[in-house]
Amino acid sequence: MHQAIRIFLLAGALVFCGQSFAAGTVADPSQYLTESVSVSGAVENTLKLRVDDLRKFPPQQVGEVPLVCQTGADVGKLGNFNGVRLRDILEQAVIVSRDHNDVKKMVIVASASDGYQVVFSWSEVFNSPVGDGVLVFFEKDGKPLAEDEGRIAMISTKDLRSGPRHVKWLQAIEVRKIVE
Ligand SMILES: Nc1nc2c(c(=O)[nH]1)N[C@H]1C(S)=C(S)[C@@H](COP(=O)(O)O)O[C@H]1N2
Ligand SMILES: [Mo]
Repeated sequence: MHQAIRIFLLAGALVFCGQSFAAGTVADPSQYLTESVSVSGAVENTLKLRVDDLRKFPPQQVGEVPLVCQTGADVGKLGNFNGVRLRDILEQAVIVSRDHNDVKKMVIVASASDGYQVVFSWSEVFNSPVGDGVLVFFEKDGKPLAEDEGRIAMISTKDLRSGPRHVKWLQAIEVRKIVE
């Protein structure tokens, strides 16, 4: 093959890959769909919540959240969705706390079906204004979440850069005490 053509094709492939990375595009997102989220770890009641179970918590409606990547890049927005507070879910699960100071050593790990994971601290969720905006959501424009993030997802609406803790395809919530 002519050297110039080879370089041209290589450059094209690199641009294509770069774009799919930047946009976080997944070839077949349907493989990641989640129909329920488990709540486990340091809790008295292990839960497995489907969308119908999530609807039983106090509803939180959100108009619009700009999505900003960790890099600062604008990655769109999340609009007109319904969810429930992570705090309300954890109150039903009841965090195991033997000592008055146990909860302050705990984190909540949120995991998605593609292996993506983020953490929250107990203090953030239960004792800061950020916690008011940490939502597990399941409905957008009155419809179930589409394959690109559904059927259950999560977002911390008050984060400065909201992309990282917009967890698509949420599968598990685990409470862990990380220091003794
Ligand atoms: N499950 C899952 N959720 C995720 C990610 C991921 O890789 N997997 N990437 C996060 C990051 S860093 C950003 S900026 C946004 C990107 O959203 P987009 O794929 O819609 O562009 O999703 C977030 N949620
Ligand atoms: Mo990101």
